[in-house]
Amino acid sequence: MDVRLIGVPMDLGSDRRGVDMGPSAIRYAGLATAVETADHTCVDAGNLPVPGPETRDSASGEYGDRAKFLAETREVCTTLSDAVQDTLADGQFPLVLGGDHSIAIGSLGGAARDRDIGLVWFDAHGDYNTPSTTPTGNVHGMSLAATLGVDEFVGHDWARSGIDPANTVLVGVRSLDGDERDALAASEVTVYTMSDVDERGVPAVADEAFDIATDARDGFHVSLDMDFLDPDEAPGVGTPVRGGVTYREAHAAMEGVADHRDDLVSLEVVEVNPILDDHNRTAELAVELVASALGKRIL
Ligand code: HAR
Ligand code: MN
Ligand code: MN
Ligand code: MN
Repeated sequence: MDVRLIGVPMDLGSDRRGVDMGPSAIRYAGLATAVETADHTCVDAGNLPVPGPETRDSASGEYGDRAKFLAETREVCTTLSDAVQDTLADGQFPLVLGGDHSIAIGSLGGAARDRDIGLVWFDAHGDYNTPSTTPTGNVHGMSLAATLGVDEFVGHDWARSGIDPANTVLVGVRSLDGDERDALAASEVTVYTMSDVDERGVPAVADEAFDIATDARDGFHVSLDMDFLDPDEAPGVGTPVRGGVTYREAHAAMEGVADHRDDLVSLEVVEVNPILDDHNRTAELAVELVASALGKRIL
């Protein structure tokens, strides 16, 4: 494949500054070389422009501080959506580097434009809050709900990807807010919690996830939030939650992605926060996991 890197130094969707440096840290950790080691070509399209929070009003959007920087998130995600669509139209593979998880709205806007795709979302969190249920107002905790177009996001056409919730799977979940939990339970999204991982193991759970997502006609997108991993492995994330997957389990999940890469439309890795990291360990791990997802094999 011809892989095109698209950096999105976005931190407007999360309270902690630092994820805006994620794309730089991931590149510094050797992403382009790792992609080539997995037998692909790699072109770096650089970073998309993202306004700094100091220059904008967090209550700019329709829901004020119940969805902070929503107007700016819309700007960035609209640009990203076009960049992903252009990449696919040019026959290249979009690899999107975050940035906080709000950027998934843009990645999916492009990947699902004129395509019926499924979605596998690896995350400690559900990211299924809405402006009325969010405890923080942070859009990175609402991006899955936004892309699926639920509740207050009905009518926000810039955010809705058209992805069918029946082809959408969350894997690794261990932190849900009360109303978010109820909304997810009532939805058609399939949720594999860490308890499911405990009982059945990553390979079985992940393979079921890929089967559900690849039921969509035109393939699937993978969204990898680095807090999917246990904070012992990935300390450089904004909202760590104990009890995540191990180093080997994360690789097994990404090797599962590679086993389905004929159907893989696009990939993103998000929430790397170099300020909280231990000598770029989390960014280096992100690079390794991308290489596994794109087919790098030990033997
Ligand atoms: N559920 C919390 C909220 O809505 C925390 C969510 C987000 N953290 C993330 N996204 N890193 O996965 O604010
Ligand atoms: Mn997330
Ligand atoms: Mn998360
Ligand atoms: Mn399968």
